[in-house]
Formats: sequence, C-alpha cells, structure tokens
Amino acid sequence: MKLTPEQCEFFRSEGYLVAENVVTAADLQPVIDEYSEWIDRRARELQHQGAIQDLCEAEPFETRFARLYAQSREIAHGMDIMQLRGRAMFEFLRNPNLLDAVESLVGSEITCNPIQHVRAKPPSSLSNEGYYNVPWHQDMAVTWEEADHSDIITCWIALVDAKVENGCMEVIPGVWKQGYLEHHKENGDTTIHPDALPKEAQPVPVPVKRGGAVFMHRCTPHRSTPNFTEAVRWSLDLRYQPAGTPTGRPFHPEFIARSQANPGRVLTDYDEWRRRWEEALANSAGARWHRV
Ligand SMILES: O=C(O)CCC(=O)C(=O)O
Repeated sequence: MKLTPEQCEFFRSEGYLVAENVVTAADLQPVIDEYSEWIDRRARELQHQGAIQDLCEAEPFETRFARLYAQSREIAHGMDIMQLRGRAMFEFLRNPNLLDAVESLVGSEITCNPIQHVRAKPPSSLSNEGYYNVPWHQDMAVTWEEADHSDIITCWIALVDAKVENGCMEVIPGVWKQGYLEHHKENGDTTIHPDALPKEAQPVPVPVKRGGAVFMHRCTPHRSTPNFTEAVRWSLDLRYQPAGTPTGRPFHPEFIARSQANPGRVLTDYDEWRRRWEEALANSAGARWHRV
C-alpha cells in the first residue's frame, strides 16, 4: 500500500505514523503458518525432553504460545527471524504491499536492514522480561554509530490486533527532531537515560489492527507496555533504509529488497539469505550489537 502525501507529511513531522491495512491477511498467513508449524515442532521436542506436559494442540495461533510458555520458557528459544530463518519470512521481507509503503518514505532503492524481530509477547502474568516490555529507547541506540545518517525506518507490523490492553507500542511524537538522546544500560536493556528523557512531550499509545503498521523514525522514542490479556501480542519489527547506506550492524547480512534502477540486485534466493545468516552468526559471536 502506497502511503498518501498526508501520511508521509505526518511521518516527517511527528516521527511516526500508524497506517492500517498495510498488508493483507493473505500476505501474513504464510508467516503465521510457518510460526505455527515451528511452535508445534518445538513443543513436541520439549515434551520429549519432559519440559512440557500439554501440547495445547487445540489452541489457536493467538494463544497457543502463551499456554506453552506457561509450561516452559524454552518454547521461545530459537524463534527470532535470524534464528528460524524461514522461507515464508524471507518472502515477507520483500512483500510488495509493505515495500510500497516503505518506498513512500525512503524511495525506490531499498535495503532490508538486518535488525528484524518477531515478538510473541506473553501475558504479563507469565513474563515481563525486557525483550517483550522494551523500555524507552530510540532505534538509533541499537545500531553502531556508522548508521547515524542512514534513514532507517522501523516498520512495526501487527500480526494480531495490538491494543493498549495487550501491550501495543507507545511513542513520543515530534521528539525525533532532538536527534540522538543519551542511552544507558538498565537491567541489561538499552534505554534512554532518565535525565535525557523529554519531559515536555506526552507519550501516545499506538494501537493498530492486524496487518497494520507503525512506522517510526530512528530517533523516535518508543517503548512497549505490558500485555494484560491472556493471549499473545504477536508482531514483527522490521527496518528498511535507502540502499547503499550503512545499517549499523555491519556483521549481520543486509540485502536489497527493492530496486527500480536495477531489479537484478534484489535478493530473491532464499538459500543464499539463509546461508548469509548462518555464516554471519558463526563469525560474529560476541560482537557488540548496541552502541551502549
Ligand atoms: O514490539 C515490541 O514490543 C518492541 C519493539 C521495539 O522496541 C522496536 O521495534 O524497536
């Protein structure tokens, strides 16, 4: 879905944009199926090891992960994009509807940044760990300084309806104009230093329905809040930028996702993407991911 000039203008002024219906249910289904199948396999492995008793086979995508997580947190191990490296996910990274929206913000030569995550945020009664309840930060803080001038756009995509109750994102509008704010580590998480957190601007929650997206500037402070429901808040956070600009994670593989000037440069080879991640992970053990 191409963004309207008004949407682009809002993004440029506020540093974020909530856009509904960026991708269709049909676009998301292969990713949901891939994750459902993976969770089923992982649950069986853990059952075999005696870590879980009930496979919860009758539970739908929205709740099964939570029921399994309640039995063993190990169910979440290995499911992030770089670890699972699924074919459906690789295809989704070049989803034409998503890239049409991204193109409206960064132009037609688009690199897929390797900072990309799937998040299955469990009910807060089960976990409040930092990966699921990310404290205030700017995404610039999770890149190396080499990417300070790269126009990296975060695309936060809802795989289920994201609401205040289940822990949607919150953003602080307009603050991107202040540039990078000092970050530090708190309980292992990268977060804006309390003295640097803008006091004058009010945070706003950004609920969005399944298939919609929250686009964020790299200097937009954002956080995610606890999930007070019994279901899982599933989302993807992907990042795109103009081709040829540094990604801030030079040790992880980027690729060209769209190119009008030279379509032959687009990576469409799933095995090659998978291979690049395997190689990068093997060669970058111990690398510093965040700048703080
Ligand atoms: O999805 C979340 O809960 C956190 C996502 C986030 O912080 C990000 O996309 O940078």
